[in-house]
Amino acid sequence: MTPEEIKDADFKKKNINGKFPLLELADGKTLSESVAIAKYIARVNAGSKLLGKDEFENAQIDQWTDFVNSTIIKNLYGAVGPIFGHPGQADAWAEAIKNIKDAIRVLNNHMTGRAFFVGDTVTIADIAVVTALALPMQLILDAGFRKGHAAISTWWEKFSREANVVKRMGNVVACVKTIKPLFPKKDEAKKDAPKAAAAKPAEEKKKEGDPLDELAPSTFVLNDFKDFFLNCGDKAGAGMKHFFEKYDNAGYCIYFVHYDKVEGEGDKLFLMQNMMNGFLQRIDHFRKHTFSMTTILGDEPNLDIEGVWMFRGKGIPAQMIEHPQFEYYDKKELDVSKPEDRKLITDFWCAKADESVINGKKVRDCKTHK
Ligand SMILES: N[C@@H](CCC(=O)N[C@@H](CS)C(=O)NCC(=O)O)C(=O)O
Repeated sequence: MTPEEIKDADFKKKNINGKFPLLELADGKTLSESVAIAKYIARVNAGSKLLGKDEFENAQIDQWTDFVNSTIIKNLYGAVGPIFGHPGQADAWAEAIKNIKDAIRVLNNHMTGRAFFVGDTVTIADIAVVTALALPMQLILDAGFRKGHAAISTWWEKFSREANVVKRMGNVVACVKTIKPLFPKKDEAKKDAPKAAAAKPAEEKKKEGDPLDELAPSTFVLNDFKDFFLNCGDKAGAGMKHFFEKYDNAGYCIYFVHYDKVEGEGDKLFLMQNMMNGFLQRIDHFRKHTFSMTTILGDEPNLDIEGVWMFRGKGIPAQMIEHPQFEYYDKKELDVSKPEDRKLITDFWCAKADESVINGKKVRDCKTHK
């Protein structure tokens, strides 16, 4: 329908909740609510098995359509809206995603050892679930999550490929990684709502600064180290010696990170370079309290992204936690008192593309974040 037709007064009278789908019969009667429409169509089609083989199966279908509506569909807008650029808040988005994932755990438990949601053939329950999961599968439920929820994921992959489903829903491809929305930074949000910001007490405003700026001074001055190290001709020798002598373990921390790739990733160097560069670009604003070397290692088709990051303070800072891709990295805190960790830090920070070998893997590309 066109926007004009939707606004038409006669149509508005028929469309009691103003939403779609709306079924209009030949005699002019109308019906809204997708599940009610689906059931009606099944009921008037003699011999349809879509409503189950008895009253109990029919009630089980209701159980699943109600469940999906009150969990997944209820949270769908909150979960996918911000991905499409609709206004939203990070906390509310995370809550919507959590609610959807909680519901999927229930579906997964139910589908373990089953081919259909109810009984031994396709019913409206399967149709309701496959369509409810179309957007979450494309945008949210990444390969890692699906791997951990194999029963529902396998069922969805198979059923969504059925010719009759593809005919109506299209060829829906599940995502490899969750598409994360970009929420405005606190400062930008303030710009958009100057009155609200002005009303905040001064003390609260102060809290919004970077807590790393407020830390007790350290004997290890990051900028001095960067100046010395980056200009040092003998990084692995004099450069690292200087670092280990000056490093202040109480004021900083160091992590080894390894990108947890999924099937199909790591096969082409240029794709891994795009991924590494994209990852670093998104943290470009955060240099003041960090230093790192990120590398691409190994051989096609089994390349890896690994690196060693140093941060001011103890623990991974909020700036990294908020990075939309950082959760896909395994992290291990390094201890400069251990020779093997000192070697790892040295290997990464002194890495040279097409020259260095780290843990038996050749370094193909590397980028310093300084
Ligand atoms: N519970 C209803 C939900 C209907 C609904 O929210 N439809 C959306 C499209 S998926 C709509 O028409 N939105 C337009 C609007 O709200 O103006 C159903 O299952 O049919």
